[in-house]
Amino acid sequence: MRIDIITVLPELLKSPFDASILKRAIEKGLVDVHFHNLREYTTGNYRQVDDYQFGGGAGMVLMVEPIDKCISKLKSEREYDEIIYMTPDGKTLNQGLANEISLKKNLIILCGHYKGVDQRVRDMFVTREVSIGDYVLSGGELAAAVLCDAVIRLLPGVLNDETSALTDTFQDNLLAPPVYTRPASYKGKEVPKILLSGDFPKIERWREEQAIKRTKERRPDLLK
Ligand code: 6GU
Repeated sequence: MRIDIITVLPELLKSPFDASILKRAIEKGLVDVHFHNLREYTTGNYRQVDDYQFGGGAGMVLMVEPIDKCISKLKSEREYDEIIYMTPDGKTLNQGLANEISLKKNLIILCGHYKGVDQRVRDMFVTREVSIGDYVLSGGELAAAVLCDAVIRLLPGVLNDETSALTDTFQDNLLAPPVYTRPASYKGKEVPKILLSGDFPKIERWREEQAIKRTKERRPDLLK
């Protein structure tokens, strides 16, 4: 997979890709991530990327021309499966959407900022609009990092047995069961006996029961 991220704040976005699982995925060549600073696609002395909105009102809007220049350059170099715009009025990200996006080959992710982008960008280029939840962030950068993390960890070869996605919360629409590690007893709090029993079919059944119990208690909406 190749991901090209278009942003006015590349420095806000880079650090999550420089640690842990994402870093390892990049080093292994399983994903190729490129950052494009929108300011480098401006013309004129002021390197202007945004402007006041027509009709008046507070807040700046990212202009269509620099975004057009950047996207057109990328599209002249390769085919893209999706051009994703990060915006709070997009479709809310969930595990199903992350799974779907993880099957794509080349992605462009456009980060909004201020009041967002000129509507014509959305009409002309964007194939999908994604939000990460019902709250407002200062820009799409942190949301783009969240989307990339959720997607990249699903790519074949990124996770090993220790970090397997198969037992994640939300796989099969269930929350994950409780987990424990050493010591078996801590300040009078004991690890459930069954986990120490070595009876793996029984442990598997217990985990399934716990997952269902937890989902019923915390997220009954997932069971519908
Ligand atoms: Cl994708 N962008 C912004 N600015 N705020 C958000 C968001 C995106 N998703 C949730 N809140």
